[in-house]
Amino acid sequence: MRMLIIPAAVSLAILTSGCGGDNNQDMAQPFDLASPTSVGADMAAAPGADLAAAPVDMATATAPTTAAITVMDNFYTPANVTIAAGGTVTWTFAGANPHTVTSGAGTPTGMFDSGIKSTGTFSFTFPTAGSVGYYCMVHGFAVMHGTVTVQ
Ligand SMILES: [Cu+2]
Repeated sequence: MRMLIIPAAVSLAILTSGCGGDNNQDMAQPFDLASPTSVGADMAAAPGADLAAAPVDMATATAPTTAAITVMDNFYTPANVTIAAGGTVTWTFAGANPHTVTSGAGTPTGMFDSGIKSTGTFSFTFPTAGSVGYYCMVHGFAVMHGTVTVQ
């Protein structure tokens, strides 16, 4: 039994010293992991720059000067749009049945009225800021209506 233990201890000592040497060399390499300081700098700069820039773009964003609405059978899509003051909204009649685009919320305000149409387009330019409702006189406000928000 001792004859087996001693050689094993010797071989363990050799392996241990060998591993110790390898470990020392490996321990020197982790300095490469310390150099990723530059990577850390990049990661810190990129997100900060992107997040700072995006809100600026949002703040300077302005409403579009045009908007398009499709008049379908018994609904407008999109029903609600936002445009800049002086902008123009164009409704395109694409349903099989006739409809109107009339300012108001059940009672015509007289601001605009497309008349009864089933094809073609109707456009109106909104000169001042505000919220303008419109609806279909054929099917009624409860069935077909939308809002143009002018900024
Ligand atoms: Cu209608």
